[in-house]
Amino acid sequence: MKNNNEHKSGFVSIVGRPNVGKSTLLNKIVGQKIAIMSDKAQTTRNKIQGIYTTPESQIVFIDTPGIHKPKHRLGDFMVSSAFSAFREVDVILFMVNVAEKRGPGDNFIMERLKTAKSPVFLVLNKIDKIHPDQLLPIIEDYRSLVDFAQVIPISASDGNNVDTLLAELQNYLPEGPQFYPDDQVTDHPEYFIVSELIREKVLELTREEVPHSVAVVVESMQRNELGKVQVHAAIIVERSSQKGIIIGKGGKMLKDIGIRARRDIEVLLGDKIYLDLWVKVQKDWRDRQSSLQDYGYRK
Ligand code: GDP
Ligand code: MG
Ligand code: K
Repeated sequence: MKNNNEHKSGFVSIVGRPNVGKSTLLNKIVGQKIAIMSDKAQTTRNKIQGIYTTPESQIVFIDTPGIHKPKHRLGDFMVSSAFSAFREVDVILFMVNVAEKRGPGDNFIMERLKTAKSPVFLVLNKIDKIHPDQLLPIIEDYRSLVDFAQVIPISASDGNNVDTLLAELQNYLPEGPQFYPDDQVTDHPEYFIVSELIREKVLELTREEVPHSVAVVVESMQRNELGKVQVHAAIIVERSSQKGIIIGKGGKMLKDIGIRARRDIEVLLGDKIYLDLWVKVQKDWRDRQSSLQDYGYRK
């Protein structure tokens, strides 16, 4: 038990050149494999990669725009969204592989880190691959280039010292609420954008018959065996009369919503999709939604 500390929460990004072990660390922390969409569906902006929740704190791991090279054109969509609030991270983890020499990739990232406003931890990964005596000179080398807030050697695959890293991260987090439910370990901005596109079609086609409070929740997005991204989404209304309007005669309205939404989503993701829509009546949805929206809750 902690004394009477306030709950802490914040955002952390992991940067480092390919193969240093970033995904391995995330999977270790989150405790399960995180399903990742195709590269095509990755955004240039803040993408949530994993969420670590304890009774005392919640750490949201996100991608840092500007450090990785931009990959996609979804960008504009995000500017006005809640994601802009995620831009400033509380801590940056700079991960290196101690079993390899510092290279141009490391140097490129370190140049950017010099101007970062957030504290930077040096995470020396793969310590299982070297003799302990080799560690100190490596640390000194990196430290001569950037002023790190913390230096933490780990083995992401063994899990060695990962608890120290998490404890140290917690020390750097501000007081704050739990942003996401306990059982949520990941999220993608794509979920939000896709839900907004579907909602737009609902409003377009039903005109004023269905109120703006209609919500769309993307329940899953997964690539199927045929290579299509399979999207399951629920359209949520508060009354069954509204459900009838959205489904339409013989299901025609829902079909039209689906056709239009699919067209836009395919353009947006640059990918073939299969869209499965259903309509759900949920009375208290609006209250729940407004309280969660403030924290960027998506799913
Ligand atoms: P990323 O590109 O930075 O996300 O790196 P990955 O997490 O994909 O890891 C690249 C490779 O390094 C994989 O084969 C991992 O199994 C391996 N790896 C990651 N962490 C460790 C570690 O602590 N020790 C060792 N020996 N291998 C590791
Ligand atoms: Mg990776
Ligand atoms: K990665």
